[in-house]
Parts: sequence; C-alpha cells; structure tokens
Amino acid sequence: MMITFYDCASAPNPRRARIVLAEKGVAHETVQIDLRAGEQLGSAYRQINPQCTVPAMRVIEDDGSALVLPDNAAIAAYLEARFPDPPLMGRTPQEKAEVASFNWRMEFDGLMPIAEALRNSSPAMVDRALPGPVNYPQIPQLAERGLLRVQRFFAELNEHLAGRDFVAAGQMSIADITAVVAVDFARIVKIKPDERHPHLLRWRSAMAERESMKG
Ligand SMILES: N[C@@H](CCC(=O)N[C@@H](CS)C(=O)NCC(=O)O)C(=O)O
Repeated sequence: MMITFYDCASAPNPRRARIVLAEKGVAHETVQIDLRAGEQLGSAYRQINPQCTVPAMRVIEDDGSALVLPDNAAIAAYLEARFPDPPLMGRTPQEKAEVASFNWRMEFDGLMPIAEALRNSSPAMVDRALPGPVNYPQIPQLAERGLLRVQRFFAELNEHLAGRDFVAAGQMSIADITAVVAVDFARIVKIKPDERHPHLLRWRSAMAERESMKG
C-alpha cells in the first residue's frame, strides 16, 4: 500500500491528520500544498481534491485500487479501520460515541470560531471567508462573535479537563488531537491559555510529551 498525504505545514487542519498518522506510525509520503500561493485552488490539486482543502490523502491499495480521502473525517475513519492499534476513536460502542461527540465539539466550538475570527477579518482573506472552491465575502461581525466563542471554548475546555487527563472516554483520542490543534491555533487570533486555565495548561503540557505533537 502507498499513502500520499497532502499537507500544509502551517495550517491547523492538516496538523490533525499528521498527528493521527504519527500516533499510529503509518508510513507515508508528504506533498506540501502552498495555501498562501493559492495552490489548493489550482487545477492540479483540484483534480486530487475537488473540495480544494487540506488535508487530503491518496491511498493505493496492494491490489492496485486507488482511493482519495478528502478531509479529516475520512482520513481518521480510514486510518482507524486500517490501523486499529492504537485506537484513537474509542474501543467500545460507548467510548466511540463519546469520542465522536467531543471531537465534533472541539471542531465546532474550537476550530470553527478561530477560523471565523481570522477569516472574517484578515486583509489576506478578503472574499476567502470560507475555505473551498467558492469565494464568500467577509462578515466582520462574525469575526467579533468568533473571538467571544474562542474565549468561551477555553473556559469550557478548562472546566471539562478538571480531574481528567483526556478530553473523552478516559483515553487518548482524536478529540484530544482536535483540541490541541485548536488551542494552539488560537494564537493566530491572539488568544492563549493563561492562569485562568490551569487544567487546560496541565493537559496541554502532558500532550506536549507525545512525539506526535512535536510537528
Ligand atoms: N473539514 C475539513 C476542513 C479543512 C480546511 O478547512 N482546511 C483549510 C486549512 S486549515 C484549507 O484547506 N484552507 C484552504 C483555503 O483557505 O482556501 C477537514 O477537516 O478536513
């Protein structure tokens, strides 16, 4: 089998898939897509991923069949099924449900408001308020709301992590990965955890010990 991973070293969403690959120790080749230069919208990449986003992954199976995974959800589901050890999406039905729920919350309450705050205010992203093949104008009020939601996300995550080592199901999972990526990416809108978030800071330091988190 051969895996080609379409990455952008500076972007948050590909980092999530990069960490999953590292946690599972999956061999792959990496191709960097230059988002600043708009390579994701060019015809070459569009043919690989019509959604014009990273991450994406191309898999050539041993029988020669090929498959393109166009987003984090597909990549995580595929890697978990193909390389079950270590599990990152829970083991039992209950754990799987809890991980899926928290992963979505980390995405919706964490990554999304950061993206809203950044993409609706940055002069470099005029008309690129959403990723993907269609241009959308910025809505400045969404940037303001995004900042409020990021603050709330930090406070809620901190409370949730009191007495817990992991975000969901008492084990390392994609919910921790999405949460780490969101917390780190919040720097781009000048929000960082501080003394108001002791539980979050403890969890983040423990996560920093993992080899997968270093990239
Ligand atoms: N839901 C997608 C979102 C991917 C996404 O938004 N990626 C951003 C980079 S972090 C992107 O490709 N942006 C391209 C653009 O801004 O044009 C996933 O998780 O894979």
